[in-house]
Amino acid sequence: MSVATIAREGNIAVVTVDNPPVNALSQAVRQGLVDAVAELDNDQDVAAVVLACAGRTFIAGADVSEFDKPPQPPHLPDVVSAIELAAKPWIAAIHGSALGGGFEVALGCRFRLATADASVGLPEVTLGIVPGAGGTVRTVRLAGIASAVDLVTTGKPVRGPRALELGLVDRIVEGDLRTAAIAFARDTLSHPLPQPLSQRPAPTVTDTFFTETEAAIAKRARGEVAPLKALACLRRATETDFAAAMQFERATFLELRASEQASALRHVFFAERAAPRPAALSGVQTLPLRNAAVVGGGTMGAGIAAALRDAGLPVILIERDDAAVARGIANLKDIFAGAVKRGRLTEAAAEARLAGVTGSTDYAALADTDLVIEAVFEELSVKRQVFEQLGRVCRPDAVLATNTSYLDPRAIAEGLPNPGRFIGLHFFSPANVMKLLEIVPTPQTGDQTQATGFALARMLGKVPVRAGICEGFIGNRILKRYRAEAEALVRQGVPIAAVDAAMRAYGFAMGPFEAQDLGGLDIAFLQREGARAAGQDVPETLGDIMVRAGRKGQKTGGGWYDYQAGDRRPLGSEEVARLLRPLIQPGPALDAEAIAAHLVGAMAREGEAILGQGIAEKASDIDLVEIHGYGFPRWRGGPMFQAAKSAGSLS
Ligand code: 3H9
Repeated sequence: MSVATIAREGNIAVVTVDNPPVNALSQAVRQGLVDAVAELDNDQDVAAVVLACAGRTFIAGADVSEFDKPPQPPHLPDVVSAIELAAKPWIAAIHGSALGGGFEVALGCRFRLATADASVGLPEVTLGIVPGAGGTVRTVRLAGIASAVDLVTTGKPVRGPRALELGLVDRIVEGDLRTAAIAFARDTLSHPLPQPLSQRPAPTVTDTFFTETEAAIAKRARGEVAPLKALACLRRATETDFAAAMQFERATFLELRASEQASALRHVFFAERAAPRPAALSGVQTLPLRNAAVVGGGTMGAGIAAALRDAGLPVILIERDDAAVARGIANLKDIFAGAVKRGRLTEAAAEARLAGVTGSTDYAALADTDLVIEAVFEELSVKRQVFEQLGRVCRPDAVLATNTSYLDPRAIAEGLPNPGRFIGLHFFSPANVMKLLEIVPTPQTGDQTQATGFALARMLGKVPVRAGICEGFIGNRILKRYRAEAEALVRQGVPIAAVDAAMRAYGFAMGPFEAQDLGGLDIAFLQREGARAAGQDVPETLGDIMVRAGRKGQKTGGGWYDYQAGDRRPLGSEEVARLLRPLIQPGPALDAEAIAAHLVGAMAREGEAILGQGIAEKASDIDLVEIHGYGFPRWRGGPMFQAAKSAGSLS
């Protein structure tokens, strides 16, 4: 079956691309489009052409799975050029997403129509590349430099109405898109046509604009190459003629396509798409998720409740007394107020979110709840009491989840009637922001319950990863190893600040010691103390020494570093140097790269052990955990990707 078919409605031709699932621009689609241009150019009865797509979306971009192979003709720039210079005007009819190469094809069309819920964008930088078929060169000509910089260097798509405001589309269509596009095409025939974008002048832009923008992008890119290269393409697009700018963009695209960063980002792209639908659960029916409840309104519980509300679920928040309910609701209010302040929510939307939360101290309110997530104090007896009550009041088919980080979910579920509906759902703080969700089934958890956990993740826009039961599951277990190795480096005489600087240079927002100062050293300390009290052999860590000296992090004015009141900048600490001096046995000097390689290598070795024990199913799941829960730079692909690359098992 052809991937690009032609239908005729009087003197208007409709070319329909049909290449499921997302109409990616495979070689066959590119060829189909070029052939359609040739056929319709030669058809005397056709006056204009509508380009539409079958299925859930317009063309979502180049076919990313082809990026590891040599480009095959016809090349996309030539396809876009053929459409743009066709004898008949082409009109793009956009529903779903017109992204990357898909938007570039639309830019080759003389007009772009879109439904209100459609989005358009150039997300190439998220794949470590730049647009490769005129996206930078034509967008500056269509919408000016500021919009082009936003679109191309962030990779964030914009929705229909905003795209109209920015001039990226010509009209938002209500009702049937195909019918409206055909009517629009007929109408254009009675007006002079706008010039093709390749023939329009590029805006004049000052040097200062580019220098300032470059500095801002370099700061947020933290080593990621593509956004700066994208800016360089935009600059070239304003400084040379169309053909030279196209050549520069294409050369940059091809160079980046073969880069390590692009290969890492493709790995993440496919890992993220595989994660929400594990093969083992394919075909398993999910349970209904019409409403939810959270037990515990602290930071974690309120964050989870906010995430559930953001997904549109009505939420009941259970606390032990009225004062705690009020505190929980106040926490939620703060979260939504913060979203209003950052421009993410309107006042009215924030009010509606809050109105959808019912606070209660009475578990009986949960009699008809589909999903309950427990987020109370990390203490086995407290959690067991919660589940004892839930077991009594909830429907037997309600999914009951614990958000424990360290406790054994099997112990929490002990004695629960119908334990097949019990599961661990490990959120990361702030739970309404962080994308990672570790899904932790017990041996008794049913498939339907697991599938419902994954469905919940999809509903909340989270990246779900199945984790087996061990201390810290996947993420916190690797974190523990990472911190221990960082301490080992300090014991060998590597300065604390050098470790942090190395990990920042690697692409983390913060190094391991700075991060502990921010979060507090005491939680992990109390855990170690708990384990010691229970008779486990837990050797003394440097962190223990800090906490015993009253240095719990920023909240106590000092941890691994000193802090001045009201200032979060870490300062080297005499006291820390004095406390640690007796423990330091100088080893070989390590530069920043060697430090980062050592620590990332340690993470990967822990990851290997985790895989070996079946705690994680795939190496790419571990990479997702690190990227979405622990700030591992996405463009490095994750520790397992790095290890495979070093071992030469990746090209
Ligand atoms: C580009 O265009 C470069 C050009 O400038 C230059 C060229 C010269 N390729 O996300 P979903 C698969 S760069 C191949 O779950 P949704 C995906 O793996 C590209 N496959 O759907 C999954 O497969 P499976 C710029 C792709 O409805 C299935 O489709 N474009 C591609 O939640 C469904 O995906 C982008 O970066 C692709 N481009 O969301 C857009 N895209 O079923 C990337 C998807 O086997 N795509 N697949 O697991 C998206 O953002 C989303 O897919 C979209 C739909 C929003 C379109």
